[in-house]
Amino acid sequence: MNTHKQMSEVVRIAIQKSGRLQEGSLKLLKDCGLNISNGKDQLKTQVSNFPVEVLFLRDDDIPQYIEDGVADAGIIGENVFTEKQKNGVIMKRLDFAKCRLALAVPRTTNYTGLAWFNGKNIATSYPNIVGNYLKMKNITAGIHEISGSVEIAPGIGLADAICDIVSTGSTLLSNGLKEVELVMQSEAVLIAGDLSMQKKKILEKLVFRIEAVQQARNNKYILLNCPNEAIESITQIIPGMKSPTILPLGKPGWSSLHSVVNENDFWEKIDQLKQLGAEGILVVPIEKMIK
Ligand code: PRT
Ligand code: ZN
Repeated sequence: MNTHKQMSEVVRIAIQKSGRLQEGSLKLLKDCGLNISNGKDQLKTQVSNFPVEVLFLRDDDIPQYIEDGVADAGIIGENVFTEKQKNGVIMKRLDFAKCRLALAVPRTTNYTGLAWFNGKNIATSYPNIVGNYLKMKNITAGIHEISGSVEIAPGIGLADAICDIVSTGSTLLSNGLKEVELVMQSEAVLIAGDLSMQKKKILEKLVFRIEAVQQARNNKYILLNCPNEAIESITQIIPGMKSPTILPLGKPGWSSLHSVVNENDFWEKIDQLKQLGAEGILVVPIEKMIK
């Protein structure tokens, strides 16, 4: 057995060279503790403290590179992964670059429902996704593939409607279009190709770290002072990971209570805590969280 070779296995992770996914991808890997020397003009960079090499590529090319085995894994939008129909699996949803792929029609259209699309022409950069969607819905429409500025297609008479990525909706609005059907939700995902056992293990280690980073991002550490009578009710509201830490205060009858609170229901819980007599509430970010 060639142990030396096994020791030196490195997982090549492709991320977007420039664009909307680049910053979030780099930040996530760095938050996972990977020491990446940031080289915007570089094609690839070695990570000094984890068996990973980062490749910087166009997002559209990443699925093909993974299928070919040039990259082992990659971070791309789920929309691109689904559209390219290459070999690979989603290892982890990454909770950033959230958007949706939607069908949109000119604002003045009297849109009556999906059947409206029968016999119409749809411009899109996502012909496979749109094709499958229409098939599933039993709609027969023409698909006109264009690679950019899809939103101008109806205005210049190239198509009756479009299917494109929407985030705030302002691009549709400023091009006189309205969103009528949701085709798919998307976010950045970590995908992987066929991997050796050792590479799989390395990637699983990274996924473990990603989960710790995600949990930390979704939670806050909370410290507060409360009268001892309120400890039980407060514990029910912010039970934390196992139970809160409770320390006596110098002032008799009072305690300091430390716990973890989820970002989503944070403000609601703060109101409840105040009503129960909590004072001096401090809320601080958590860097990593392992359950
Ligand atoms: O050069 P390269 O090929 O690498 O990059 P790219 O130009 O193909 O991709 P890029 O960087 O624009 O987007 C990369 C990924 O980000 C996409 O595949 C999506 O998964 C994700 N993402 C998230 C978005 C958006 N939000 C988004 N708003 N991608 C594009 N947009 C565009 C959309 O095309 C439309 O023109 O923004 C406009 C809509 O935005 P709103 O806010 O006006 O609705
Ligand atoms: Zn692209």
